Amino acid sequence: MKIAVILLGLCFSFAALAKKIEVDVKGMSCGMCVSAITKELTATEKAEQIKVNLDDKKAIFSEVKGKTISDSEIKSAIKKAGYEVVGIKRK
Ligand SMILES: [Cu+2]
Repeated sequence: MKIAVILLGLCFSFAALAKKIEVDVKGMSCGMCVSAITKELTATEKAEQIKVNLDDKKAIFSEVKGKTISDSEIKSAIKKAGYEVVGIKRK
């Protein structure tokens, strides 16, 4: 039982390392939007390698090692910036 828990923990940490999160954002239209979203995602201290793409209206980032960002944390960060999340994909 203990071993299973440890193995499960290992799997999760590997998954966390490789995980890319892709967020579809509604309402962005210029460079200011991009920096506002980047700023709020950075402020969560759970997102890194943040790339906000204006053409695709997407924010793509990785989780900071050892941290997990929930869908609701992502939504509230984007909302704080003044935008709305229309989809979240974790790869
Ligand atoms: Cu803008």
